[in-house]
Amino acid sequence: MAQTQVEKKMSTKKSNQVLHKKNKTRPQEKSLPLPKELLRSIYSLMLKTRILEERLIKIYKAGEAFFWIGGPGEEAWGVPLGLLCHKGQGPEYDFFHLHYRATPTLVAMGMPMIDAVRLMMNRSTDPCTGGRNFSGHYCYPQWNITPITSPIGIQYSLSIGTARVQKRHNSKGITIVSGGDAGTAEGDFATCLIWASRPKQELPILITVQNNRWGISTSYSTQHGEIHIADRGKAFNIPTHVINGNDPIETYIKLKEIMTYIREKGRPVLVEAMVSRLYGHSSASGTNFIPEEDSLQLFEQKLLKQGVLKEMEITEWKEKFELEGRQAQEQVRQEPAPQESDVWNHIYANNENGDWRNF
Ligand SMILES: Cc1ncc(C[n+]2csc(CCOP(=O)(O)OP(=O)(O)O)c2C)c(N)n1
Ligand SMILES: [Mg+2]
Repeated sequence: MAQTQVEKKMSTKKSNQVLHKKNKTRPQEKSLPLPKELLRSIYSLMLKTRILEERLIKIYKAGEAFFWIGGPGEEAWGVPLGLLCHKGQGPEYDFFHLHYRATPTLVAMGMPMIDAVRLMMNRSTDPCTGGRNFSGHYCYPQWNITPITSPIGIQYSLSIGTARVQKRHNSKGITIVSGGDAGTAEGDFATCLIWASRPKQELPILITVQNNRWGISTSYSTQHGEIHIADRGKAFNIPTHVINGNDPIETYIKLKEIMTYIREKGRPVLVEAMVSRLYGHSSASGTNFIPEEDSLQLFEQKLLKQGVLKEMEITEWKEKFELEGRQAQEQVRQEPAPQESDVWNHIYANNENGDWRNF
């Protein structure tokens, strides 16, 4: 299969060239399923995301923010997705309709830590919402990241719009929509399956569900008669996959294959990724660490064992990301909150719906 841009960049690294020249392979690297530099990059982005989210939780616990929700436990899923996308603006690039646990994808796409901190601390400098939405509710028009919304599930029906535009333009971009397991109970999920799979009008859309087996405090086992959520796609003739979203290697390899298929065939695929929820639902449920399977720990152990990472490097990276997060918090403290007068910005200005006082 063709190399992605990330892989191409990494395979030209000097260390690899030297190994190739001497026709030597370090014994522990023989069985690596992905290039060493790519594995290191995936790990460092997962680590950066976790440290960022833990910084956001500290900010909440210190009383410097009102609410936290985010993606610890979804790093192994979200980082490969961010690395594999075609990033840009307009239908030629991939469109994202994500949910509120998408920090790993945004970090992998290049979001600076300070952006997430500005949103978390509701500062007017927040590029996504001007400090007016919850943490994790990102929006980057320049990367086709449509606004993440709090009403769960609605992104599934909205995503049809960008996929239809891409189909009409016969463009190279695909649409990617994500949500949680409980959100698939909303009619929007069925809407998405129906519109994505109409005969001869199939859409280039990657429909994903991150199954953490919880909808706030309601357990998956009490709500689902089907074996896998992905099985619902079969009724619509949509190819389906259930993957271990706690394994970044499996996720990267499968997503790469699936995204290539969607790009080439212009047809939908439904993927269910099994993930963890490591700090509970949100700050509303306490935000303490819950000992579920931790993809970061498992990946770290694997890479250490295979000689891809050294303990010293991990310590250095941790210090670097901790410092970046702490400095971001210190800077954002000095930045202004949104003003009362800004409240009518970015709405249907001068429209009859623009100002409730005119109703
Ligand atoms: C339409 C709607 N109904 C209810 C809620 C309240 N609510 C917020 S998150 C959530 C659970 C979502 O669970 P899931 O879709 O599995 O995503 P997860 O939080 O587990 O990632 C609910 C019911 C909401 N935000 N929107
Ligand atoms: Mg859930």
